Amino acid sequence: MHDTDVNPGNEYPDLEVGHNKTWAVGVPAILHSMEPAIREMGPTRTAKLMTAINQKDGFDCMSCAWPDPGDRNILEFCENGAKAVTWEATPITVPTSFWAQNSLTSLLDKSEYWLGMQGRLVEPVHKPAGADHYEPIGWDEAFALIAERLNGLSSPDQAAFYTSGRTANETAFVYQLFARAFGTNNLPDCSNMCHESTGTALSETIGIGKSTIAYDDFGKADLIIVMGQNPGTNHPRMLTALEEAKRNGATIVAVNPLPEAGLIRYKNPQKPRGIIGRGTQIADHFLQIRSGGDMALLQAVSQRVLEAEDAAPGTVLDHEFLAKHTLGLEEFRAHIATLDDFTVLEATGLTLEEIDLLADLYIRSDRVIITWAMGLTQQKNAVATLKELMTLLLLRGNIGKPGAGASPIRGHSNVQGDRTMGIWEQMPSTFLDALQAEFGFDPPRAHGFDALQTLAGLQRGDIDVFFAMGGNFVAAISDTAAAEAAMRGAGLTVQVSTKLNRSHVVTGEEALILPTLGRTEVDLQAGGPQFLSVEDSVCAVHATHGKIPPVAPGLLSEVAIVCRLAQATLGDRHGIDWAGFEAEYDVIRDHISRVVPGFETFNADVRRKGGFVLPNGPRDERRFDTATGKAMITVNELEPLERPEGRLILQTLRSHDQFNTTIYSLNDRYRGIKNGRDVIFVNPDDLLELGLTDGQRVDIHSEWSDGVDRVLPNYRVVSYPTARGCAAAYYPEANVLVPLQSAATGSNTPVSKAVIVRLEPVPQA
Ligand SMILES: Nc1nc2c(c(=O)[nH]1)N[C@H]1C(S)=C(S)[C@@H](COP(=O)(O)OP(=O)(O)OC[C@H]3O[C@@H](n4cnc5c(=O)[nH]c(N)nc54)[C@H](O)[C@@H]3O)O[C@H]1N2
Ligand SMILES: Nc1nc2c(c(=O)[nH]1)N[C@H]1C(S)=C(S)[C@@H](COP(=O)(O)OP(=O)(O)OC[C@H]3O[C@@H](n4cnc5c(=O)[nH]c(N)nc54)[C@H](O)[C@@H]3O)O[C@H]1N2
Ligand SMILES: [Mo]
Repeated sequence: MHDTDVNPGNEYPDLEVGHNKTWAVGVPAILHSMEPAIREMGPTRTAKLMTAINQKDGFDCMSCAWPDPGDRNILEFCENGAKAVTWEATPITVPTSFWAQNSLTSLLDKSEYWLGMQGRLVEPVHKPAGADHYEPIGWDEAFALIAERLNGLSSPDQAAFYTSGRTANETAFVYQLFARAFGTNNLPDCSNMCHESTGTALSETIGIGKSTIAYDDFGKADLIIVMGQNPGTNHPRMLTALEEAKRNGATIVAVNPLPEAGLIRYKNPQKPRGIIGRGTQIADHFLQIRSGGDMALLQAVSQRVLEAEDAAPGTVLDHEFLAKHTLGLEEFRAHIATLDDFTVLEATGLTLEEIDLLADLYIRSDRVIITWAMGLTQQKNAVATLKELMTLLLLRGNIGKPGAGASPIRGHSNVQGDRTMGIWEQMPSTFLDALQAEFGFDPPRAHGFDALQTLAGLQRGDIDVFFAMGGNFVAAISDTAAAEAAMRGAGLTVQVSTKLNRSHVVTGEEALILPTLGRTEVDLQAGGPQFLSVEDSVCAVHATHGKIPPVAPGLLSEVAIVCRLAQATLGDRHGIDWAGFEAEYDVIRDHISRVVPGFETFNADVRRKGGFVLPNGPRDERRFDTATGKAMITVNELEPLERPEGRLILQTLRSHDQFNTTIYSLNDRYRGIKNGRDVIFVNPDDLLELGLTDGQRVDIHSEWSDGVDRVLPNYRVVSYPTARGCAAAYYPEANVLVPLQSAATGSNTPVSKAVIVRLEPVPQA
């Protein structure tokens, strides 16, 4: 890694653009994965870490929420997991002198990449009001300071408690308990920007906002449709499951504006054949859809399913399932009959043959899984799209049977568990009642703020204290300039973090950074070494044990930080035994077992090898806990995304070498990009039409009805085989372009995948 120190949006002097790759993983990947670790940590520490990732007595990889198979390889991790582990387990630490040497003003010019490279945070630091530097502060003093601010608020709702999805179950539980005991439901989390649309759509249609499949179902499916997801980069171990499914005869269809490497061809590094051979062709069919066109595609396929049923009554729909378990079929049938091919072709950019092919495959397959990620959830019509996805599955009873179901693939390794533990601004009354019964206080009942609402609250001056359990809120949320201005209006901002990022530099009047143990590290408390637990994308809960000694003495665990802050803030109020929680996490798990359904014998279950799987109504017994007790087939109005003349639809996505706002390197190997991130991928025919050429520099302007000119200056145009009319640039830099007001209907998730942009050539010097 070289030491380029660049601003987001500025030119990378060494940028190289090559060809995009059509295969993923294989030998280069496994070599790439070991190299940074060995260089930074030495071979012994590396071996200890790499053989503990995702093992039954090891720690859970923090790179994604992909589940672990029952039969694990010795090396059950991927290249990007190795990068995440190395990034956290680096022995490099931020020295005390750093804080005096670097003013906040000077740090504003540093990139995320540079900030992350400074190493692990090892001492609490405080920025007093008016100061331009952080300075070291003692833990007790830090907690007293936050407590005083919190207790001085005129209402608990003037505080917001953000969570990023790496937070483990036990931490999340005590954290939400503290927020609610303090008196607020303001619990925004990264899920609000991620799979919130999934939670909203699935809760309304099937009564649970989670996947309805088990890990083994992949191997039993006839057809797997992968929509709006780039597994080769973001869930690489999923390729192993897809490969196995193919071996068992499954057909795989990828629906994406980009021909992502992992979806095209895959070389499995764990198999000799993968190392020497050409690898497996993963996707049998690739439907290169236009951004935002999925709803039209799903409706069109459902329409064809109903037409096939009309042509051969009794042979296509799963009548028994529909009659017994669903409501709304007739209304849907009437509505979908009006859908016309012209609208569908316009919205999807696909051909009739492609749509018919998918419909035909769907009708001929008895067991169908649809997986999806951000390409579907971060859209204006995301909730409606996902309801249509559920309808398509329901029509042929593809739910609650082997090899079939809905499979949202989560992002952060415990984002799903955090929600299960109560991190949500609108937890249902059943949960709040259970909390009340267990702890004897009356939790607030009014809904709190989600991520975008928190930002609006900051803008209005209604939120004065912003506390973050991990993450990088100002960089992750949309509309960077507006977000940063809003954050500066807070009275106090607190970040519990492992490494430096933009959110430490853009602060409220007064600010604190509280460093914490990472997941790889041994967590020793009064009651002995502690472990934590996480829930993966298929609702399996298992333990995660830190393996290496903490990077520095004096670091507190996240649980300890919450418990000490709670004691400092609440004292004896409500009589909760915070000190007991910190000493022995089993005590926390005992409380969880009485509050959260499915965890009744938590302490025993979590100690079983491989953990346990949470109950799931649709998956286990075709039980749908919706308002009607049935799975809901819904009617959704199609409103295709309009692309004004001369404009492109920009999606903001991840490179191969980043984890969300954390940048591991400036390369994006599969897309042929080296040493830079200031690139915009555009279809060659669009370039021709716009009078632009590959290699040219452009300013990217986003267009929104508020008339604000949001610009990402001086980007290099890369001619790339994306769908016509659709462009792509990297997140988080491109968040500058996403208007704050642009949010998904029903879930309030920022529309990060469809920004209307105009490219203006930069005059040549
Ligand atoms: N290495 C690594 N792993 C990660 C992460 C990471 O940053 N790095 N992040 C984690 C997190 S929090 C998450 S949420 C996941 C994210 O995992 P992904 O959702 O795979 O991440 P993105 O890079 O946002 O990719 C979105 C994909 O959707 C496609 N897409 C965009 N618009 C559309 C559309 O309109 N229709 C369709 N069908 N497709 C579309 C894009 O071309 C791209 O392939 O990964 C998790 N795992
Ligand atoms: N434009 C655009 N915006 C997006 C997206 C997009 O696709 N496009 N994706 C959205 C999605 S899917 C998500 S999930 C969000 C992500 O939003 P966040 O979860 O807020 O962001 P991350 O980059 O994952 O957070 C990284 C920081 O977490 C801290 N950290 C790492 N490990 C630990 C730990 O163990 N404990 C603690 N306390 N801190 C730790 C480090 O300081 C690190 O800098 O961004 C969203 N924003
Ligand atoms: Mo995410």
